[in-house]
Amino acid sequence: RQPKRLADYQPPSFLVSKTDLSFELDPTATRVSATLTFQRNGAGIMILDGQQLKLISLRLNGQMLTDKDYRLTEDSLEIVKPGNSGVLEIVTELNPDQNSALEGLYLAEGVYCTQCEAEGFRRITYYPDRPDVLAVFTTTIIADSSQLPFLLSNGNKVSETLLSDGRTAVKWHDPFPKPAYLFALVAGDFDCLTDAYVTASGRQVSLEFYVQKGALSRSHFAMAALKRAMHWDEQRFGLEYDLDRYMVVAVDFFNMGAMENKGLNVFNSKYVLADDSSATDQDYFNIESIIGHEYFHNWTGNRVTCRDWFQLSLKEGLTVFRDQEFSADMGSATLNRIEAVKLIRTAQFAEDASPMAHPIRPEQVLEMNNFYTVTVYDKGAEVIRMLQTILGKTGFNAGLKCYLDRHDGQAVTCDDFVQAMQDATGQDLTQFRRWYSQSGTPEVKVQEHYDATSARLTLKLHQHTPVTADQTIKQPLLMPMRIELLFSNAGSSMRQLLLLSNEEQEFQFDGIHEQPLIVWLEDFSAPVKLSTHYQPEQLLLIAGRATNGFARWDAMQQYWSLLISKAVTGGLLPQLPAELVSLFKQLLQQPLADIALTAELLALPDFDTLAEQYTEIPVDALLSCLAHLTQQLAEALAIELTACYQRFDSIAYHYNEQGVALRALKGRCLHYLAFTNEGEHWVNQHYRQADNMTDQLTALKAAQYAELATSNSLLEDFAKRYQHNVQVMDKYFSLVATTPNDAVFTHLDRLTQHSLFSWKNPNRVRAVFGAFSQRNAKQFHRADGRGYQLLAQIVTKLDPINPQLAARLLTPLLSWQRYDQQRQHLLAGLLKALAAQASLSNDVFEKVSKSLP
Ligand code: B3K
Ligand code: ZN
Repeated sequence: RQPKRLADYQPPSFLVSKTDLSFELDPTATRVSATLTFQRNGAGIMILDGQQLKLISLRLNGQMLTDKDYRLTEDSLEIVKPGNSGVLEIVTELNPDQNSALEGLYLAEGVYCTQCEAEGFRRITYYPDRPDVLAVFTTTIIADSSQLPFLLSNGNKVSETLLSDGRTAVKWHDPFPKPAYLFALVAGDFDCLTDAYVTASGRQVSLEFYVQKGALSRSHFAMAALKRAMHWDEQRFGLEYDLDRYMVVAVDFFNMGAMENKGLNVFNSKYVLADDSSATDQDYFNIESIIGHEYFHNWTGNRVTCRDWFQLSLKEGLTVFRDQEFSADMGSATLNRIEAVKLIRTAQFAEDASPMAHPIRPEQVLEMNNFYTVTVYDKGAEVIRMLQTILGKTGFNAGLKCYLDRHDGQAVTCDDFVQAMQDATGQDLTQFRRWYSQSGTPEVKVQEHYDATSARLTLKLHQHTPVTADQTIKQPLLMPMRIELLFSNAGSSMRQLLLLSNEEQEFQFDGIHEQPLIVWLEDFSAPVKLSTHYQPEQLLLIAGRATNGFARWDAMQQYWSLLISKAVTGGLLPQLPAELVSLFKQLLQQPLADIALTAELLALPDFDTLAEQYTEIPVDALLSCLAHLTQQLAEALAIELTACYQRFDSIAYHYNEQGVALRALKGRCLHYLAFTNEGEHWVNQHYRQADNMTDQLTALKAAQYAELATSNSLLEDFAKRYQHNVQVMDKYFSLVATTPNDAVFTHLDRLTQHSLFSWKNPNRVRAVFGAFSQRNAKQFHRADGRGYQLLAQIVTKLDPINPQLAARLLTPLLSWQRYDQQRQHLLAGLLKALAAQASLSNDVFEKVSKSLP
C-alpha cells in the first residue's frame, strides 16, 4: 500500500472541460454513460481512476476501443493513445444496492444518493478523480418516476421527458465548472418544502428541502436557518449565491454531517429535521451551524476549490471559521467560543498527541477519508481565526476578498490563501505559514516581573512545540496572545495584543503604577497549551472580573484543573475550598446578567478536558475526583441550588438565546441536585414537566450520572414515547450506551437487536458505539479491558461493511500509550490482533499501522 505525498504533486496530464453523464438507475445494475471532452495539459499518460466498476464499453472520438487500446487495473483505466484532445465515451455498470460503504452511488431506504468527496466519483465512472480537474457537468437521470418522483442533480433543470418505455429522463446542467467531488445525484420520493430568497442584488433563488415523507413540519427551522446564512454572508463578506436554485436533501444513511455538492447539498437528516418536541437546543444549534457551513462552502470550497487533498483545510478550516462567526452572531458569542475551545482541548489536543498527529496541511496520506479530522477542520479554523486577530477584521475581510477575486474558478493551495491575505494587508506572513506545515500543540510558558520603582511590567514568554509522531523538528510559530491587565481598582483594566514570534520573547509596559493581575490568552487567541503560575484565589478573581466571558470561564476551568491535579498527585480526593463554595453561592443567588455564562461558570471540567492535561491519563483518579466534587458541591449548595432552580419559572419552549441560557442554568442546577437526598424528586419532576427535548434529556442524563433508581423507568418511558421517531431513538440509544455500570454490556447487546438498529446505518452505529467509546469513560476504560475489546470487535465487524465508519470508531483505541501499563498492554494486544487481520481496508490499516511501534 503506497501513501500519496504532497511533495509528489504533479499537475494533471489531461483536463476535462465538459462532462456529460447519463444514469439509467437500477438497484443492482445501474448504467452510467460518461462523455468526457478532454485536452492535454502536460506530458504523461492518460490514466483515469475507477473502482468497483464493470466496464461495458469505451469509445474514443466515436471509435470503439478494444482491449489493446486500453489497460485496466483494479483501480485505474489507461487509454493508450488518447491524442491531444478528443471525446471519450465510457459506459460502466455498478451496483448501488450492494454499496454499504456509502461512497459513490448507493441505494438506501429506497433513495439513490451519491457521496463523492473525497474520492467517491471513481466508483461512478472512470475519471480523473482529483480536485484540480474542473469540468462543466450535464447530467441526465433516467428512472421510473412513479417509484422515484424526484430525480435531482447539480445546477439548473433543463428538461424532463417521458420516454417511450414509460421511464422519465430529467436533465440538469451546472454552468459552474467543478471538480468531480462536488457532483451529486439523488433520486427518490420525498416531501418537499419550498421557499424563496432574494439576494442583495435582487436575484430570485428558489430554495428546496427534500425530506422523508411526513417530515415537512420538521424542516422549517433548517429552511429559516438557510435564509439567515444567505443573508449573513452578504452582510459580512459581500458574498451572494450564484445559481437559481438551492436544494438540500436529507437522508438517514450518511457517513458524516452533510456535503456541499454544488446547488444540491446532501444532509444527514439529523442536521435538518427538528421540532420542539424532538430536538434539543444543541440540535437546533447544530442544524443552523451545519446549514451555514455547507452554504458558505459555495464560495469557500466550490467557487474556489482545493488543488489537491492535502490542501483540505483551505476550504474546511476557512469554512468552519465562517460558520463559527455566523453562529456567534446568531447566538451567544461567549458560549460558542467555549464550545469551540473545548473541542480543541479535547479531541484536537488528543489527536496531536496520538499516532495520527498531522499538520493542518498533511504531508502524507494513504486514505484521504482519514484526514477529515479535528486538526484539519477545527485547528484549521483556529489558524484562520489567528489571521483575523493579527490582521484585524477589516484586514481579514480585505484578504478574503482578494483571495476570492483572484482565484474564482480555480483549484488552489493554502499558500495561495495566505499570499492573498499578505498582499491585501501588506503584513509579512512568512513565519505564520509554519502553522500549515508544523503539527503538534505548542506549549507556552509565561512569567511576569513587576518593578514598582520604574513602574515597569515585564512579561516573558517562552514557546516550545513537543515532537509529534509524524515530525521531530519543530520551529517557533507566530502567535497572537491577547491579554488583559486587571488593576485593583475594580473596573480598571488594559487590553493588549502581543505577537509572540521567537522561542523566547519579552514585552515591556511602562507607566504601570501597580502590579496587575494578568488574564492570559483571552478568547483562546492561539491554539496552545498555556502554563501559568496562578494561585487559586487569582483564578477566582479573574473568573469574577475579566472583560472577556471566555476568559472568565477559562479561569474556572483552570481553578478546577489545579485542584484536581493536586489531589491526583497526592493520591487523595479533592476537598472543596471555602472560597469556591462562596463564589458558587453568590453565582446561584445572583446569577450574572449573562445567564448562559453563569451556567458555564458553574460547570466542572469534563473528563476529556482533564485527561489531555496528563501525559499518562489517570483514568480512575480523574473519574473519582469528578464524581466526588459533584457530590460535594451538591451537599454544600443544596439550598442555593434549589433556590436557583426554582427562581426561574419554566417558560414555554422557544429556541432563542434567552431560552437556551435559562434551560442551561436550570439544567446545571438539576445535575447537582440529582446528587442530593431529594434527587429523585427533582429529576422526576423535571422530566414530567418538560415541554421539550432539552429538558427531558437533561433529566435523563442527571438521573443516569447520579445513578438514581428512577433512571431505568424514565428511560423506558422515553423509549416508548419516541419509538416512532428514529432521530430521538438515537438519543435513547446513546443514553443507554452511556450507562455507567456493568449492565451496559448487556444493554449494548440488546440495542444491536433492536428493530431500528442496523449495522449499515452509520447514525445508529454511532449512536450506540460512538457514545459508548467516547462518552462512557468509566466503562470504556475499564481496567479489565472489556470496553476496549468490545470496540475492537465492532471495528472488525464494521470494516467490510463501511470502512470510513470503522476507522472513525477506532480512534479512541489508537492512543494506547497514554494509559497505565495494564491498559497499554491490553490496547496494544488488540491493535496487533487487528493489524494481523487479512483484507483490512486502507482506512483501518492506515490508522492501526501508525499506532503500532
Ligand atoms: N466536505 C464534506 C465532508 C466530506 C467528507 C468525506 N469523507 C462536509 C463538509 O465539511 O462540509
Ligand atoms: Zn466543510
